[in-house]
Amino acid sequence: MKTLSANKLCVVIPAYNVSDTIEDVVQGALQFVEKVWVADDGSEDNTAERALKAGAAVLRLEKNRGKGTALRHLFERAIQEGFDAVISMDGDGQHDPLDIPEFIEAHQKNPKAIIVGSRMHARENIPRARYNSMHVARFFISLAANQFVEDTQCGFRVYPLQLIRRMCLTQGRYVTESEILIKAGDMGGRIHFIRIGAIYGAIRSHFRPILDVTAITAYIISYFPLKYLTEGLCANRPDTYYKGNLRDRIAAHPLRDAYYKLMTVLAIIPLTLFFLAMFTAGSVRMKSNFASIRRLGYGFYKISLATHMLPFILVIISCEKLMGLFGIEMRVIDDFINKFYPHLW
Ligand SMILES: Nc1nc2c(ncn2[C@@H]2O[C@H](COP(=O)(O)OP(=O)(O)O)[C@@H](O)[C@H]2O)c(=O)[nH]1
Ligand SMILES: [Mg+2]
Repeated sequence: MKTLSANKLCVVIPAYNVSDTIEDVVQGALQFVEKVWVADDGSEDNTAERALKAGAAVLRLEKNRGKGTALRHLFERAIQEGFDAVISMDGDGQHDPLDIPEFIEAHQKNPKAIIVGSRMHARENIPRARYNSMHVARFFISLAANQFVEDTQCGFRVYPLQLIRRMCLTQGRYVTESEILIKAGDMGGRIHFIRIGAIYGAIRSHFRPILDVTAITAYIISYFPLKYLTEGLCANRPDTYYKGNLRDRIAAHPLRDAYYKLMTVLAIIPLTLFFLAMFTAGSVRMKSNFASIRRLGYGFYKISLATHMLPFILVIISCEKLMGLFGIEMRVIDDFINKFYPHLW
């Protein structure tokens, strides 16, 4: 079983307070790979001890800094140990280790690509609010990554470490995984997906719906101005990311990063109009600018519309919640999102 991959692969698991499930996940993964690394940053239960008992190597981080930081430490360790790629999994039982061989197979076929597990086909198993936020995130992350990414929020993935080394990771918590997809795609990397089961049920999550969705949205929005400025000014340049670019330099200071995000979120509607004007004027003067958008063949209009609809999402969700207090169930948001955040690729 363990000779499935010619490349050197290990499994990495960010784990926080998952003592009930970590043993099964580690033992399951060890059926298919030689080495499993678990990063535990300050769990209050005995996650680390149980992971060790199950046969994992454990990276203990003193202070709780979130899933993204744990992942970044795991990447570093895997690079130090000479692995070519890592398979990341959640430690709470949401990912079935029996899917690992399929990830390894997909990785062998495309060793340079990121392979992401996708649960979007199993809509009925995903909480409705979570599915809707995944749908909207998918629209914008696919735009930034210059390709369709079916499920942008699943943590069951294969990361080629060569690709990871070519990017500077600046975000934490649940934003890191979106940051990786955007940067990988926007520097010309490929992102493939394989379908996996969506396991939700009674599993407890540390994901804070409002705060973490806001953090992910703010980063995605803040990525676009510099990308589109580059694309608008440089002909035939759809892939704009390189390590240490201006966006990375802004993110090097957390306060500056937060301020920049706030500014771009506030300016996103006028900025979209500015880029729309540039796109339209550019089509007269320079047909090869905004290469990633032109390739889509939809003009800038659907993107501009989708951006303008973002505030309405908040309004509709608030109305739905309010009506819910009076016992009236509304489901307007699902159709709204389907209409304005279409699959353009
Ligand atoms: N090391 C570490 N792992 C975390 C942290 N937060 C979440 N995780 C792990 O990341 C995985 C996914 O987190 P979870 O809260 O279940 O998010 P969800 O599945 O997206 O709702 C699980 O294995 C968690 O234990 C954290 O602060 N530190
Ligand atoms: Mg989970």
